[in-house]
Formats: sequence, structure tokens, C-alpha cells
Amino acid sequence: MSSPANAIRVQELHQEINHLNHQYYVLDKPSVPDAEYDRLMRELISIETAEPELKLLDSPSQKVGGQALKSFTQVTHQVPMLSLDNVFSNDEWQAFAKRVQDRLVSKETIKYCAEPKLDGLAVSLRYENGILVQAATRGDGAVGENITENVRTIKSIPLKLMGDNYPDILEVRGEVFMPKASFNALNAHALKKGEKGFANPRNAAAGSLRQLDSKIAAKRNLAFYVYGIGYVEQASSQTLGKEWLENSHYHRLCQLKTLGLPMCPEVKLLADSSEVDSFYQYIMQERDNLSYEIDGTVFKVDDIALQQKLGFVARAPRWATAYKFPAQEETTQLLDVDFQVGRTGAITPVARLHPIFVGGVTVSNATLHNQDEIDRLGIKINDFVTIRRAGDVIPQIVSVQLQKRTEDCRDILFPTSCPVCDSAVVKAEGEAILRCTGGLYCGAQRKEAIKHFSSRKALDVDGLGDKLVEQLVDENLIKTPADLFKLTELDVSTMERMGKKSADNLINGLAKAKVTTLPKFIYALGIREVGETTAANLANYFLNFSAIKVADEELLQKVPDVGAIVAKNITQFFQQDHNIAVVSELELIMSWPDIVVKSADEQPLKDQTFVLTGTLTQMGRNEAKAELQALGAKVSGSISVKTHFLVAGEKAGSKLTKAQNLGVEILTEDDLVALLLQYK
Ligand code: D41
Repeated sequence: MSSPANAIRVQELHQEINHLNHQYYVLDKPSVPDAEYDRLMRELISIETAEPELKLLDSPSQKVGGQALKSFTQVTHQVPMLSLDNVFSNDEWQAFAKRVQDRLVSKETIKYCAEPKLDGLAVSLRYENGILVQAATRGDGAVGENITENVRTIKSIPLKLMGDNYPDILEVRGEVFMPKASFNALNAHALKKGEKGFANPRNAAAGSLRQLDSKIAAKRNLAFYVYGIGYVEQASSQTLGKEWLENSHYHRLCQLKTLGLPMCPEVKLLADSSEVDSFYQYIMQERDNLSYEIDGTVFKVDDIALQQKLGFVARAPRWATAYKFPAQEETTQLLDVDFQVGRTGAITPVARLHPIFVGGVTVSNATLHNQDEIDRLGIKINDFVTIRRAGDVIPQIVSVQLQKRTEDCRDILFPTSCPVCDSAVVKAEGEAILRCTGGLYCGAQRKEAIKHFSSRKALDVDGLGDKLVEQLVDENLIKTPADLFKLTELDVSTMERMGKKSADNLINGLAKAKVTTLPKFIYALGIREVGETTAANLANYFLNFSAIKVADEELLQKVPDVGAIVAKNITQFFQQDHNIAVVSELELIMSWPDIVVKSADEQPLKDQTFVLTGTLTQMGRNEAKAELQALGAKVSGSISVKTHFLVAGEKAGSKLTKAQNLGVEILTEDDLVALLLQYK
């Protein structure tokens, strides 16, 4: 027998934990620190372990998963789960809206409920007397798989509905998906362990729901948004609050939200079909900013009575359609692989593809990264491959279509010497990348070094683009960054396709670029793994260039963010003969002021740690960082107990939540601007 005191405490704990879960996972507004939550959960689990009869089906402790299953059982849906028709253009949408209008005859304007189309898996959740008793995949619409154990572990799905205004039986439908951040973390973890990872969040969600061991599913960070109601049953003798079951689809979703079921925040009620295209455009534009993957939008006639009049054809309703985005994945053929040599000698295999229209652009090249990536894909020349281009990211080869492989597919062979300068190639221990050892002897590395030297964030030479650098090197007019400053008007004007005006521009641009700042000069040298931030840190620590040149590895590691590898890269750079020669030439030609240390009263933010997150609209993040640092502040990338201020721009995400949990002071962008102005 369980003790009455414990039985009461278990109920209290259920309520408290359910409430915190709802705040955290559904409303995205955590109300207590994580430690407080953990303490409550541990207390609950310890009572349940001591007195197993107090471990109930709807206990929040069930979110961690239980015994593994041998196989999934089948579930016949009480009401079949319909599928959705698609449209792909505004014309097709107009045709859909017209069919709806014509069928309904009435002249009334038809409201539409607009939803993003989540790229996950449709599931049904059955609540009996408010308790989640069964979850099933859509399957073929009539019969799905029983995935109750796995679904119980999904943090945002309530095991018990909130309040008491719900029917005896309520079956809701929605989409289970994996948020982008969880997907990226999962794949990063898999790759680290040498495993394959998933091609996209949808596959990751499907793979997680198909786990027989719910403890694994529990670790996968799945999420859920409700999109409809499947079945409702209420004993006729009992009545619910009269507002139960609204006659608007949109308001039904809102109603489900009050029961604790998560509703996608982007869902919107549209006054009529003319608003559909702008919702579609808006969601398309916001796509990359959303925390979850979508492949389009869904529009549903909002009025339930009209939905019933329209009915359905075959297995899809006449009152709803998906309006999908252009495909982001396509099939094409790998024609050949070229090898490109980068600034640091890294040799990158580049796939030459049969041109293909994907994600809104024509793609004919894609990087294959390195040998490991080629092995991971198991790709050969002439293979048919799946190309993915999502948002503005560079196109990727995601998989090989082995079923299409033919006899004339051949292995991709890496070069045994540099394809540009024929120098030996090496693969450093523990690295996947093959490198040319030619250094600045290698034409490719020379070109890339000079492009980097003159690029926007480095010396920002006006009038000197990548193409011109290549031409200058190819025509043997320059070999090193220092040679740039020796170019004469005459040299330049004799070049092909070079007018007088462009020649003037270049010479003027070079003259101006001679005067720079110490951080920019260090960055411009293109030392491996010394980016803008590291360059600025080096400048601030050493104050002048001579001190950096002679610093040993131990001293270099005293600089913030400089570890053993970067320190070694720096000392090696300054030991190489050609670098010594070029650098001393540059020191004669160029100039920059040393860094002047500010006195304590000029560093009003000394010892204050800031973290920046979200989009800053009045200044760039780098600019804000530089200004804070100039006032003596430390700007860090992650929130911890040592953080003094979080500056939260637009669309701040998990860092904001964490800062709130830790009680870190939050500043808006306006607060930051005001703070900086104070010291100007
Ligand atoms: O976001 C989705 N993937 C989504 C899917 C959605 N927002 N609404 C949907 N509505 C329906 C109907 C209209 C049939 C209730 C759906 C789906 N169906 C659906 N998902 C997979 C098959 C059908």
C-alpha cells in the first residue's frame, strides 16, 4: 500500500511539473531555473521508485522513456486520416479557390485558415478522460503504427490535458517534427562518432519515432504542432462548456491550445482567399528564420459547416490544399570531379554536375568537401545524386541513388601531387584534408592569398576584384601581396580588357590601402585560423606588430581565444622564409598606428561580460562587439553564470531563455545604443 501523504505529494508534483513543462515547451517562457525543475522531477521519480503503484500512466516522469518494445502493433484509425492535395503556383491556387467558391454557390466571402506546412510526420493522439492513451502514425491513412511509448517522451505533448473542459474522448491530429537546432545537434553528434547522420529533419523525426526503445526517442528532442481534430465523443448526459467545439477551424486549434496542445505560432486566420498569396510569400521569406523545417503552406476553408458541405474526394478533403514551395531536392548526374587548391593549400574536390534547377537556381557545381565526405556518400563519377539547396546555403550532394548506378561509374581518385604546381601533397594526422605543400610557390595559393589580402574585411582595396587578381598573377605582374604596391599605371594599363579608368581606380585604391589598422593588417596576412576576432585580440594584447612577430607559442596562448593550434600556426607563419620576406617588404610600404591602451577611466566597461544574440538592426553584431571591447568589455559567445549582460536583438532564441533562467540582466538593442552613447 502506498502512503496517503505520498499519493497527495505525487499529485502536487504532477501539477507543478506539468505546469512548468507547458511554460517551457509550449509557451516558450520558462518560469524557474532548470535546477528547480530537476529537483521536482527527482523527487517524483524517487517516490515512484519506492512505491511503484504511484507511478501513473500520465506521470511526467514517463517523458524519459521506458522498456524497449519488440515490434509496433497496428492501430486502425477510428476516422481515417486524410491526405492533402497540392498546388504549386498562384494560378493553381486560384483554380482551387474558384472550385471551392463554385461548389458552395453562396456569395459569402470564404475565410481561410493559413498554416505553415511542417515537414514532419502526421500522427494522431487519443485522449480518454483527458489522459493520453494512444498515439499512432498516419500509415496509409486507414491503419497506422502504435507509437504511444515514443510519443509520450515528446516534451511538448501533454500526457494529461489542462483544465477540465474537454470531451470524454478527444482524438487530435498533428505533425511530429524535429526542430532544426535539435537536428543539427543530432547530426553533429553522429558525425563525431563516425556515424552517418540523417539527410534531413523529416527523416530524423521518422527514424526517432520508429525506435523500439523509447529511451532513445526521448533523447531526440522531437516536437509537435496540432493541425486538426479527428474524433470527439461525449456521453450525452454530460455537457461541456458551451463554447466547446467552435465552428471555425482556426478557433478549434486555439481551443486545443488552451488544453495544453501546442499550436504553431504562425497559424493565421485570413479574411478571404486574396490574402493567401501574401501569407505564402511571407512564410517563404521567413522560412530560414523559423525554428522548424517546412515545405510549403496549407490553406483550409475555416468554416466547419462549409467544410462539411464540400466533403472530400478519394482520400483528400475538397476544403484544404497544400501550397508548396519549389522543390529543394532534385536528381542529377555527377559528370566529373575537379580539385581546387585554396589559400592554405587545402585541396577540395568539386563536383561538376549536369546543370539542374533546384531551390530556385540552376546548380552545376557542388563541393564534395574531402575524402571522408566522398567515402560517407560512397559516390562515384557518373552516379546519379540527390542535390539539395535550402535557402541561401550552398548546394550539397545529400545522397547517391545506388539503384541507378551503371557499369561506367568509376572511383574518384585524389591527385598524388598538386594539380596546380605539382608540389607534393600531404594529409596531416587526424585531418581529413589533403594539402599542397607548395605554399606561395603554388600559383593557386598565391592567388588566394592575394585575394584574401585585398578583400573587404582585410585591406579592402578599391578596384581590385578576384578576377583581376587572377589576371595579374596569370600575367606574372605580381607574385606576392607586396608586389601589388609596386604596380605602376603603365603595368596595369597594358593588361587586356583594362581601361584607363579601371587602371586609375586600382592605383588609387592601392595607395589608399597602404594606410590601415593593426588588426586589419594581421587579418590580411591570412595566417591559418586567424580570423577577424583573433586578429583583433592579438593586436589588443601585443599593441604593436613587432611584438607579435617574435612571440613564442607560450606567450601567444595568453591571448584570448588563442589555443595551442592557432599559436603554432602563427609562429610557423613568421618562420617561413617567403613570409619573412613579404612581411618585411610590407612593413616598409604600409603603415598603421600602434594600439594605445586606454586608461582605466576610458574603459568604463572593464570586467563586464556581454553576450550578443539575435539580429541587431541599428548596427552589425561585429560593430557592437568592437565598440563594447573598445570600452573594455569582454564579449563572449555563450551565456554562463559569469555573464553580466545579454543584449537580445530581434528573434533572440535559446540564449535569451538561458539568460532569463540564470537571472542575467537583459538589454534591448536600444538599451545598448543608449549605453554606448553615454561614453561617446
Ligand atoms: O503541417 C502539416 N504538415 C499539415 C498536414 C497541416 N498543417 N495540416 C494538415 N491538414 C490535413 C487535413 C486537412 C487532412 C486535416 C496536414 C495533413 N492533413 C496531412 N499531413 C499528412 C497527411 C495529411
